[in-house]
Amino acid sequence: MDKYGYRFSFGPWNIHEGADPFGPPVRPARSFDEKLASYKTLGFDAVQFHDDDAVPGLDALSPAQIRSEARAMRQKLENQGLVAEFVAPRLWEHPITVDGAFTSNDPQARAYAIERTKRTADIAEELGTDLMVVWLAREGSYLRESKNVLDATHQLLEAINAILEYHPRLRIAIEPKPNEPMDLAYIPTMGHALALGFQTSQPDRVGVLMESAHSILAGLDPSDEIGFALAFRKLWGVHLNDQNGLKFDEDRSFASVDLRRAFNQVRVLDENRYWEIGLVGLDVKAMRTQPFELATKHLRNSLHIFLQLVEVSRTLDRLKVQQLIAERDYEELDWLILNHLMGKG
Ligand code: GLO
Ligand code: MG
Repeated sequence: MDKYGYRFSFGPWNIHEGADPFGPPVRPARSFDEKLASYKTLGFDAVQFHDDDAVPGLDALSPAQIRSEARAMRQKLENQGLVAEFVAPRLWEHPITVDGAFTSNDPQARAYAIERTKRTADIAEELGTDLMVVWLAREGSYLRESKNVLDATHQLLEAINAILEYHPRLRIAIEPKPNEPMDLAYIPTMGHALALGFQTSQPDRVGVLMESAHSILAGLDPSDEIGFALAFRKLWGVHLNDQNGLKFDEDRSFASVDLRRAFNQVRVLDENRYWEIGLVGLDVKAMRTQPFELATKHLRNSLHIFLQLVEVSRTLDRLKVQQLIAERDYEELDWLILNHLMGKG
């Protein structure tokens, strides 16, 4: 924990080999244990998991075996002084989910997705976290006419209800994203995710996770997406990162593209005492050009910029801001913010 009370997390996929759709890995893989060993050194306290990060090959294991492997993983975490922040079902890689998981046109795929997510809930319980993050990767379409959006919406609701019923204490945070890997996703924004959650059988147990790049790809401002969820006490996680325009999901280091946009995310989080609500999660990738031994600097950069922006937010002259708002002198307010961001007053 830092001096402000924030705790930080990332997922092991944030240390990766640099493959992209046009080229192979450019860095050797680090083993899971090596990755785990770097958390504390980099200033992180918690690990975000996909179900198969915690229990590799879980589709071939029995529920009892899955639980026992998850318990072993928890021990590993404890040995490093780490905790699990959340577990997410990885529903987008199995051959059966090629056309979607909960919203596939194939009933067998839908059944698989729900069963797999129940195993994810088991893993979360064994790892000692009550939070599941659901990124609806393939719940959308490549071709609009190939699926029925009303059916898909009800299928998503039924799936979430089934998980809520299966596990009585689990909280589910939906992570919206407008596209990629699908052309168009069914739950593209915070508004969609919240609406879905409020419509479930147990709305108190469904919230959201906001990822900066996903909001930007939806043409929205991440700090407003954060604020909208906070207004309903539904922001249970964040994936801070950055994104340069409307292109593939870049997962750039936090604040590396637009410092002011990052400042506003930190400001809204900090003004609303987010450190008491959740962890500061990152979802960032090192650039493909980064050599192996230097490929964790994106994590260091993101964490430290976050902390520096907390300081920038707390030292903002709030009285002056209020005065300028009252005078409706927004040009002067703009000037004040820009200068403050540049370290000049
Ligand atoms: C991809 C998502 C992905 C999720 C992760 C946890 O665009 O951001 O990284 O956050 O799989 O569910
Ligand atoms: Mg994410």
